[in-house]
Amino acid sequence: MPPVEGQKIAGHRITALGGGVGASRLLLGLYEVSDPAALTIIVNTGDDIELHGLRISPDLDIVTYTLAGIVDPAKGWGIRGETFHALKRLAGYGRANWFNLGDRDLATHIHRTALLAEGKTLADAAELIRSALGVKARILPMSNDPVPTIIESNEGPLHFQEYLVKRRSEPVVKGIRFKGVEAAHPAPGVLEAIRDASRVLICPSNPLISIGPILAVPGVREQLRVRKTHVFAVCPIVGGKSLKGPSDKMLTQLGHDATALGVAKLYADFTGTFVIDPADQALSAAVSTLGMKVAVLPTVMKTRAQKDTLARALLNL
Ligand code: FO1
Repeated sequence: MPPVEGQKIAGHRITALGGGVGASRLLLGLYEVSDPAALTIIVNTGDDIELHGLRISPDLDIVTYTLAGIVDPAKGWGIRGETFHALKRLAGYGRANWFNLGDRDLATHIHRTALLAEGKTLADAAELIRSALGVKARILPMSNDPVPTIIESNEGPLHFQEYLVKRRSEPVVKGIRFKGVEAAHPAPGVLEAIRDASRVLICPSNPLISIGPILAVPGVREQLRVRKTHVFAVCPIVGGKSLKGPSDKMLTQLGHDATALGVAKLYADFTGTFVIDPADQALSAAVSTLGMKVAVLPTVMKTRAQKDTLARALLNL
């Protein structure tokens, strides 16, 4: 019997893979409707960047702040009610200010950087930050090794944040690489979390630069393939448009279809069930021919109720 509205869904061990803002909407729903202590989130760290001598991990912070209930709800990143006095002073010293680091957010980056300098790993830092902020789910970086996402563009190679934030996704994308990924190791617990989960969820994040880096860490894609029947992927493209960010533009520029079918092709080797929005129902048959089951569920999550409804539906599939 499906549980009644408001009741937690018990009995699942969920492992979710995701990036930042798009993933966080679904993660908040999962956190609400299931046991947060049975939820493990494997987060992209390809977006990580060093600025002003600080190690910044945007996707880890977005996920952590969202589940802690302190994220800026309008932007989906940073901290609610943030001020930017330190950044203005840094700009006064002639430092770059294109990446908007708020005063409270800076405390996280100072803390993380200090922990790393004291010999802790990125995973140790993520664990200490999430527990200090009262988040009950386990949040793992995909790797403790730096694997920066580099966008090969018509303007030359750009760090992903330079492409996205400084250049507002305007350069034409010619290729994507994850620098150093061949020698990177999954963070402790990543492969085990995929192996031991009753359900693995691929969040509706950018398949190329949010999910792509996680899949590129040696061993991750192979472990997902082993668990294929338990892997559910939520499509981040609805009606040919990204739910968030430049996924559609990037897919097109790299020669993929910017449709649910285009994303399904990228995930077919390790996904058992591909979740599409009712707007893309007409693509169901084509997705099935790739060897996946198709589930049609409303995937557009603007309100809290929509996030919880999708999370519940995914766990009840
Ligand atoms: N996104 C922006 O569009 N502009 C910013 O200035 C910016 C600053 C920023 C600071 C901390 C942080 O954790 C995230 C921040 N983001 C900003 C979001 C981030 O660039 C991306 O949304 C993610 O990396 C993609 O998941």
